[in-house]
Amino acid sequence: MASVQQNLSVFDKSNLPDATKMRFGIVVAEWNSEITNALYSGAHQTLISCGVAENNIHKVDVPGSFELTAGAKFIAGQQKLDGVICLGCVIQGETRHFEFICQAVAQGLTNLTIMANIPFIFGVLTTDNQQQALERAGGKHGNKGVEAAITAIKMAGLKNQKKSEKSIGFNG
Ligand code: DLZ
Repeated sequence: MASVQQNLSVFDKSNLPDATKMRFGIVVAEWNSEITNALYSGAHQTLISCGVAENNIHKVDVPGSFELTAGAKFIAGQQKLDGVICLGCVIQGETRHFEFICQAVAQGLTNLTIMANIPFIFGVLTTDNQQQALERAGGKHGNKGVEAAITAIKMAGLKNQKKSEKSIGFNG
């Protein structure tokens, strides 16, 4: 059966929460920088086009995807943010590095989201080769940086909306 490929980079701004007062961090891994710079452009342009002010976007670079979690924690500690978008690209090599990095970042960002109570978005490409990564960084499968930015706005909106609702026991 043929698989259905979705390009999720196409979005409808009218369905998004108001982002004009939101503040975001963007953490970018330097490994595979051709790809991660394209992801960053997609994320940054998307935030701006959704009304986020330029001075409410705080970028930090980290050496590799493994460092995304620590970079995200640093920036969240330094700035008052509604969310942090983490962008990286891990390409399968001959060793098991790939598995360790992907697993560590996914788990690290999940833990941060739960602990800090703001969304830390997993904008990390995990591909078999560079071609697959290029196709997802502004190629035929869209730009996953765009999708990460949209996810951040949606999750930040969800958090803000829930602030006004009665808590069932969790604070934040
Ligand atoms: C070491 C390494 C390797 C082999 N591959 C990648 C990769 O494909 N993508 C990426 O973002 N980072 C890679 N790294 C670097 C690690 O993320 C990390 O920076 C180092 O292991 C140092 O902690």
